[in-house]
Amino acid sequence: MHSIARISTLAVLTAAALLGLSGCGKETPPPAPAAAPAAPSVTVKIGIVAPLTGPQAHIGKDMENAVKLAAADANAAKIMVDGKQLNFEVQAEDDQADPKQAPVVAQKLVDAKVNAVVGHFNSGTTIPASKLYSDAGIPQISPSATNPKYTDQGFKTAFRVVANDNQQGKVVGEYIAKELKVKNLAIIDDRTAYGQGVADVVEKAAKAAGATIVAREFTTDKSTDFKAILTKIKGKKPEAIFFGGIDTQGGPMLQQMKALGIKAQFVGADGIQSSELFKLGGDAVEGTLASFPGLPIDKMEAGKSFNDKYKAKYNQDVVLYAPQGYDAFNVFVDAMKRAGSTDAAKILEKLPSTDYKGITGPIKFDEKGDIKDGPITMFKAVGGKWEAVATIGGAAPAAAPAAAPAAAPAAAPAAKDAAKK
Ligand code: ABU
Repeated sequence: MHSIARISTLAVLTAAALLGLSGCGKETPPPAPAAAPAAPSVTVKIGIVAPLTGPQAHIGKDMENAVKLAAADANAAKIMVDGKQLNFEVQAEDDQADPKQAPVVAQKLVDAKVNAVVGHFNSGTTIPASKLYSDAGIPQISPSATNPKYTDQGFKTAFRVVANDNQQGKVVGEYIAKELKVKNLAIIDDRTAYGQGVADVVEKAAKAAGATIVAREFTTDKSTDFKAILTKIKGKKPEAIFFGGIDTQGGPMLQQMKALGIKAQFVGADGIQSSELFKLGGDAVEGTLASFPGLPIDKMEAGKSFNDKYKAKYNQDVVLYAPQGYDAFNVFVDAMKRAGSTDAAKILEKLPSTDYKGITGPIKFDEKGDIKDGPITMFKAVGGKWEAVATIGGAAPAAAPAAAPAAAPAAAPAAKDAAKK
């Protein structure tokens, strides 16, 4: 009886358990699967340095905006490197376009242990800052600094994604002498590393192509009154005036030329080829010529869609170097992916073998860190806008694949890695 009672109790308990599991006959949903553990992440700090205050702030903010847009896009893409999701943080610093302030803010980025730096905007700030990044082993890509000295110093950390002023100045000098057939040229520069440097190259190229330099004057990147030098130049009757400097001087200079009745063709380089020049110079800008070391935005690989995206976010068109700032950031991301690491030293190992299709076009570097085959475009101001009139140089367009397979990322040839210096 005792064992029969035990068997009965067991049967009751088993039945009760079965009933319990089936909810007394009612269906209950299966338990929700446990949430997948979040991928481990790593914070990647990217510095961006440009003039964020002062007269050139419109150009610096344009670059800062682009880098922040690139970081937001990269974070949205949930990029994985070495099993970790990259979480990009941007540290923006203001060098005020001042060569003395540049090393101060560069040191801040070194102390913050940034993984890489986009910047600076000006050649005059990029060059002194590059020594600090080099000493700290931090990779630097300037979207805009065009003075050749930046990459002539032999720093393996220094790169740029635009052609330099040996190329830009030669194109402009030859354009003035050969295309415009100018015999008498006056030159003004702003005594910055960029302005004076590009003016020197323009002078040399224009002379070599047959022009005579009838006046060489200079101002500063803080000046607003150019009437004295323009009056001197007027007396020399030049057919054209080249200005090596930034739009903040170019705009008022054009207005003062008009007020003085100077009819000479005004020519500048990338420092004035901004959307802002039309605001700064008003209708005196009409007919101005300016070069830019890159393609017109509507001819860039993804220039139009970039400008649309930029405008949607910032409620304005690109001012000057935003596309190059966006690409500079993504060249670093590309190097991190190929390196399988976010370490500055590992990024540096991969930068020389960059073969990246940016929104501005193909980006590869030569042994100094300059872009290979960077084009130069000449623009004319027509009806309040820049119109491209000629593009010189640039990489040949890639041949279309015969069977049009899905685009595969170009493999980086191992032999090119760490080829820089
Ligand atoms: N490249 C024109 C403006 C920036 C600079 O090189 O100073």
